[in-house]
Amino acid sequence: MKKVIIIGVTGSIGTQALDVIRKSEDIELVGFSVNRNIESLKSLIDEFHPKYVAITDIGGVKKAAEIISTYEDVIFYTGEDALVQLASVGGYDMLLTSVMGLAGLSATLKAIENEKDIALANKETLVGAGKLVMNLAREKGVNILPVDSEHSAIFQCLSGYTNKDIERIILTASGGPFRGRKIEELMDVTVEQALKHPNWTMGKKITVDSATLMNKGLEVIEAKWLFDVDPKSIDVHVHPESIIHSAVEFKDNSVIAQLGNADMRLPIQFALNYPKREKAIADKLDLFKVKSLTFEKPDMITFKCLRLAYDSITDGGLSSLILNTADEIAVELFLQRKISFLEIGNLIEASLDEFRSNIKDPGLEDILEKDREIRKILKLRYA
Ligand code: MN3
Repeated sequence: MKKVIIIGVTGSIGTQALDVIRKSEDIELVGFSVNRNIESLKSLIDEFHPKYVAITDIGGVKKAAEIISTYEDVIFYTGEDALVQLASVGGYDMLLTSVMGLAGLSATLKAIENEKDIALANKETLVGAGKLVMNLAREKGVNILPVDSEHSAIFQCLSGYTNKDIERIILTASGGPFRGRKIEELMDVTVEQALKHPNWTMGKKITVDSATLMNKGLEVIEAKWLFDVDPKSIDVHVHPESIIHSAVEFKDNSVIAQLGNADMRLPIQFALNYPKREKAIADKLDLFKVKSLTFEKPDMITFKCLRLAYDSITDGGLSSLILNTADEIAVELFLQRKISFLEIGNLIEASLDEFRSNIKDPGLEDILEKDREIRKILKLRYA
């Protein structure tokens, strides 16, 4: 049995991971975390019988008081340090991190320190702390298994090869709901329009990120750290059908791609079972139905977020973190209808300048401190 802990179990990835675990005979869920969403806590405990449960939100802890006192054989961790405490327990093999933002970073580092494999569904971990996380993972001999569909695809294409064999990574993007539009046509797009993703059902933040192409920008940064490649050899291809989840071009110009239906349970299942492959949960791919696959170059002038993401890698240090934190706040402001769609990119561009830092090799504290600083200043400004 592979013993798994999930942090962020009630989110979109967490919920689908539970589906994968329900259908698996080889995976046991030994612990999980929830934030303030405790409505399903009781039924989750009854179904999966975890040894450990972490509740991070103080309001959530209060609401869960009765549950906490009822389940005597479950160890509960509560409050700010709950995730790190959960990641520090013994008796598990893999941590699936699907919490939002930087909230899971300390816990992820703790799990790596304790030589646990990581199934990574949280982009901020590598975007904000790529060097720190990958260096520690290498030192500890820990597998970082990507859950993002594109990175899972690249990981699968690279099986048997090393990054020395890579000529180029072809990172595919659906293009989002505004594919093909120019700046003039994006001036007054609404929150509702931005939330209509053509192919994937995901959380609100990532859906808006798909509309601005920032999601792809964050994925370029993630790919750079995961596969240790130069960002110049990561080539984004807009592929509206979302059938090729990404591809690797090797130095002999042979290209290997991974294909499948747009179903996140597939990369989740792959990561949780790695190195084994399990019986399918996702539907079969029917290429006769798909018929054709098309590709376009991304428009980095209209969708400046993608360009800013590339630039942030070249800048190094804390730049990708600044990009990411500013994006989180900008998307929130857009969802609250306080800024327009195009202002998301502008705010991020201005933030890269405003919050620029000279720190070359940021440690955990530098990262968390910079994130706090940006949030504090921007939140005050737009309050
Ligand atoms: Mn993706």
